[in-house]
Amino acid sequence: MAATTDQPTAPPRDHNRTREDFYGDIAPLNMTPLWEVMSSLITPEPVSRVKPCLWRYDEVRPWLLRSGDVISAKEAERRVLILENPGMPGESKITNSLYAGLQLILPGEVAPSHRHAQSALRFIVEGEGAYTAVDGERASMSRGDLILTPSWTWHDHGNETEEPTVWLDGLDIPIVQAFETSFVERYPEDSQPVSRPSGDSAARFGHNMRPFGYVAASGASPVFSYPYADYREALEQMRARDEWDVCDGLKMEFINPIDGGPVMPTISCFVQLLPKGFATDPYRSTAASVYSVVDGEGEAVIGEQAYDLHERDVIVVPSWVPVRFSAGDDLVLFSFSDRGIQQKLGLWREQRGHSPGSG
Ligand code: GTQ
Repeated sequence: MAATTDQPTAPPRDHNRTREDFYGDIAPLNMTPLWEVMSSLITPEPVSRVKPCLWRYDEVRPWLLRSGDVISAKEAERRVLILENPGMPGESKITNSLYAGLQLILPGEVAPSHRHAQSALRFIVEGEGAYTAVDGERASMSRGDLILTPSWTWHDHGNETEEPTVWLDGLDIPIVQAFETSFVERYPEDSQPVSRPSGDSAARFGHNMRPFGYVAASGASPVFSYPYADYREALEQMRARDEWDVCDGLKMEFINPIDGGPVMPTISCFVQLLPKGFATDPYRSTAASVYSVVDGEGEAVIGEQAYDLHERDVIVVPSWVPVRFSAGDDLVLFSFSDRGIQQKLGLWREQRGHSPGSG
């Protein structure tokens, strides 16, 4: 074996040299001491840069419509105002793992077809009758509908109505960024051809059945449209039994019917109904959550800060910060988070009710 005489060696010990000198000595070797950073890496509780934040729809909407004067959907590819967390300016994140934005599509416009590694949800806040096409099938968009465009599915959006359509986009952009796994492809035409009738995926997968011999091609739900009318009816039917959870009211998860799991591997979606006058106990979990007010009004208290909630507002709750809601009117809240992937990784935790010692 060759001698190691040509390898650089540490200089002889010099007791006058400080720790700082030592750190300088090892820096060129791309090494740094753990003990200087350990307590900020491994914290006793989640430490988040995410700040609670409310986007009031009546404040945001005029600027969103103004974006329609600034650029077309075609030129922009997607005409979206990003809802950027004030704790992380310039990072296009609403939480540390998720992206959100409000997308506008005007009468006659098409947001051209593409597919990407990022998974997306659309939660419709305004308009009726525009569409999102997903892998050859069009889903109609009305207020309160949830539409999925899972990873690597072709999707384009079109508005053949007379009114603007607006929806909340939720994507796992920061997760894909962290893994450095982004790919995108543009379809040769603006609109992909319609190859399946509307309702085709719901017929196959939306009736507690599946095509015989079906083998899932991905971890995402093959049902890509969850209409408001359907889930609101379910909530209204359930409320008759008065089964209010002290933290959640009446809360349901949108699921992938193939495995009962979250609708997409990286994004979990929920809806909850709080009856008029109901106030929840405080609740916190490690899954920072984005809420959209579907119906009604009320209040959210996040940490110490109270926010009035009105229809179509968006609010973000950071990881491990307690939130409680009260309903001034029957309150319906849609929300999404990375809960499912945290659970898969064994990281998810929650705390229901007041924390010990907090009174
Ligand atoms: O509609 O495909 O908000 O690709 C960001 C990226 C929406 C979309 C966004 C996108 C889309």
